[in-house]
Amino acid sequence: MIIVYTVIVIILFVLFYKIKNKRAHELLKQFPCYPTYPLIGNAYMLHRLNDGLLLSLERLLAPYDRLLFWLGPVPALILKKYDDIMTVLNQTQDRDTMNLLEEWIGVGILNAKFDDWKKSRKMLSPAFSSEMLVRYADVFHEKASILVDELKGPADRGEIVNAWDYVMNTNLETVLANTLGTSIEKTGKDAKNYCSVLHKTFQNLTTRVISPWLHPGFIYKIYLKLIGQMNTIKILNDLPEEAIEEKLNNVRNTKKAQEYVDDSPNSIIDLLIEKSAKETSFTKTRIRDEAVQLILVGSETTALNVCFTLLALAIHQDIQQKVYEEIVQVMPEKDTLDTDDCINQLKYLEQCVKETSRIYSQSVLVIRRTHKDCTLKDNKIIPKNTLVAAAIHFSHFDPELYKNPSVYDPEHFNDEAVAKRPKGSELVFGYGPRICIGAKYSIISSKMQLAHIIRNYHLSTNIKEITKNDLNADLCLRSKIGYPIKFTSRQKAK
Ligand code: HEM
Ligand SMILES: *[C@@H]1O[C@H](CO)[C@@H](O)[C@H](O)[C@H]1NC(C)=O
Ligand SMILES: CC(=O)N[C@H]1CO[C@H](CO)[C@@H](O)[C@@H]1O
Repeated sequence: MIIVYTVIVIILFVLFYKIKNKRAHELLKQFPCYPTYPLIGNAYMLHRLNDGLLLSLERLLAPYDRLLFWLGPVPALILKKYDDIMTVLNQTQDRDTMNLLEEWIGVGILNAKFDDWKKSRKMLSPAFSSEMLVRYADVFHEKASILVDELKGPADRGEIVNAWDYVMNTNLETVLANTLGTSIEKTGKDAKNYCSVLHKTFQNLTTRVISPWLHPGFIYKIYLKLIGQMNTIKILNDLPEEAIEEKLNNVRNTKKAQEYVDDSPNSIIDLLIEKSAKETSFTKTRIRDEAVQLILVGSETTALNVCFTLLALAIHQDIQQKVYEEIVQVMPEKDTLDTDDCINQLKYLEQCVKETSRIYSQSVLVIRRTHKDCTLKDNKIIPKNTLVAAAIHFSHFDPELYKNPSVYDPEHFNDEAVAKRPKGSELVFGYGPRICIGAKYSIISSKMQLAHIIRNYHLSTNIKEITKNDLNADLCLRSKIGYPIKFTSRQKAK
């Protein structure tokens, strides 16, 4: 009897689901889709191939500008063409209503539902004002100088090292200083360990996004316990929590919290704590989650940009020479790079940074959920409530936008080339209301690190080129072979 009832319930459930989504599914039939099984869908195609997500996606997407996947019963539309992507990103604000990231990083600007996200964005915008950027730039400067000192060892020994081992640390320290006003050293924690926690977080998040059976929250919690990742999450949260606690204690000791006004906030949590006195829904946990999310997206992305740029310049000696000459002109003395100079000058270096982001996109897909119907330029409709994955990485190789798109060439970003493209079609930082809040921050930070390194060292490498097979993608694109660089002191070379 029980079996019969169960079967009837399942059938009714499936029928109900089909009827409820009939219109949406009809509309989605307009988009190409590989063969798919009921209930299972076809997203397993992304797992089956040994190549990793990037190459599988590239192969599956090759014949199509738009491609529909079924994550079990959930449809997800992948878009590759820049104009489709711009249309959708402009009109949809929900990054992901399923909140797949909540177990790891709580609720904050990256994953909050619409109204809540608006609050985050409003609270955090002042933290990325040009005035604050100038303050962060002092930190960029300081940490970049430390990085130059740390590279002296391998340079003296003439070793080839993996640049990541040095650069990631710098970017973690930079983002911690600017977000929390603290440093790993001060907290007595292990920097390598924290970097690896950030790394694990990215990997595990990706696995969940493409594994529909891990979407239900209770299953995922059990799974996390089984694979022993609860501790990783705790480490991720503890550091910002302690920093916030310490700050709040200081506030309590000095003034009543409601009257707290920080005259010269030096870190993002300073700003958030001050503002949360008025915005009571912004609890301590919320501030912690915002901080965790900034640390997560702010450290590895910029570190990857710097590492890939170093590698590209080590491979392309002619480009490196041009960058070097520009840097010498702007900072004739080895250690005096003015923040304003860094922000406003070094144009060619900035073109390199942007070109790196184009070819080695730190963000491969931008995922959203449509909150209303969305009409594309040929009048096809993406129905309300569809998951859309904007394949911004693949849009960067559109020959309509870039001449010789597979070649690393900073001239793709000279003034003339930029003026020829539709405004905003370089989708490195996304587009629309949820465009990356840290775009300027990241470019300045990258430039500062690169300017200091290249002013002091000549770069070379033992690899001839970075091929597609050398790349791997989770939420970010990475090099499987590391970033092998030989740093040679410029002084010695003279
Ligand atoms: C090379 C470096 C970076 C790249 C390529 C990058 C790229 C992106 C992309 C593609 C998005 C999604 C945009 C969209 O949905 O339309 C995004 C969002 C975001 N990024 Fe970045 N990012 C970088 C660095 C940073 C840094 C350094 C920070 C902070 C310190 C940051 C903070 C954020 C935040 C908070 C969001 C969510 C914004 C929102 O939902 O309103 N990013 N980023
Ligand atoms: C994005 O939206 C703005 C304002 O709603 C509009 O002016 C702009 O043309 C839109 N861009 C695209 C590419 O749809
Ligand atoms: C599902 C998944 O990606 N799990 C990974 C989480 O991170 C740990 C540490 O890197 C990996 O061992 C797991 O495979």
